[in-house]
Amino acid sequence: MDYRSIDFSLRDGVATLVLSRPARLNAFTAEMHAEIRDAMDRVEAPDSGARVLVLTGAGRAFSAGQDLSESDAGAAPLDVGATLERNYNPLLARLRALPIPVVAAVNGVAAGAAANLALACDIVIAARSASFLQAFAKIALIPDAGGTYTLPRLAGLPRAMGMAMLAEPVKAEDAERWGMIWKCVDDADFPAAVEQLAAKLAAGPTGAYARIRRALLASPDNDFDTQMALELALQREAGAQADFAEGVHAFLEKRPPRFSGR
Ligand code: LHQ
Repeated sequence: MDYRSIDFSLRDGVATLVLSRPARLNAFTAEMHAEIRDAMDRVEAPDSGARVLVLTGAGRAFSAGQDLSESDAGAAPLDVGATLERNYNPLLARLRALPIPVVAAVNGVAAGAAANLALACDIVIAARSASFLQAFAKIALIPDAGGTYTLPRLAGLPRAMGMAMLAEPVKAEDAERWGMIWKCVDDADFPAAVEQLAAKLAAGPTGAYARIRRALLASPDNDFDTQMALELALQREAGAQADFAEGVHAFLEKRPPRFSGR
């Protein structure tokens, strides 16, 4: 498939998906979603070699969320429910189940569904000039793309409520200070920081990363005993992987580990 709304590359274990409609601030269309599905198929292919997925945007924005000028018949209003059902909800579910880490490299404003897509990623790194905007209430909608799940868990209920109702941009450094994202870095350092982060994750223990994600995402909804049982089960699996043996050998031999991801 030829892409018109995204760019995709896969090199050295790093899959990079760039939302790329810069004239519309990379707003999501049905076409963009179809292309993302195709790229996700390539990432998920058993022999893809992908060990980290990086999502980012072309130009000055990460993405302005749903393209509000898009409609089925040109004039008919957007069918919000159908768009979520067909496009956003499956994408969020797919990213959450992906067996490799997902990084959101938020290069500029992330608004609406795109803000919540970014916040659903495992590691969110943002340029200092970036911002997160829960734009929904401005058009009389509610946060979607997982926002009502993610926001209170990341930021606490008072800030989630403020962001959702007031729809004011949250600067990257405030998002970092509030604990909503991993890190905010100066714009000049951002590309190198993203590259380094991606390279580190691509060379890491992929299977352990997938289990870390499962355990941490399950945690807020579990009681102590349930979480300890989950930890035990996942750690037992991790301990049976080749990468655990390699990690221990490397430590004892005082050398860096060479993780295969298995
Ligand atoms: C856009 C958009 C855009 C089209 C900028 N669409 N053109 C909703 C419905 C259905 C199902 C699923 O879920 C959703 C969830 C959602 O995502 S709802 C939220 C949708 N997004 C928004 O409401 C954000 C709208 N955009 C903005 O508020 C601003 O553009 C932000 C704050 C992102 C950036 O502001 P500026 O830096 O001042 O840029 P701009 O507003 O001048 O935008 C540049 C161009 O991009 C402009 O076009 P033009 O032809 O005038 O140069 C905008 O119209 C266009 N654009 N966002 N979502």
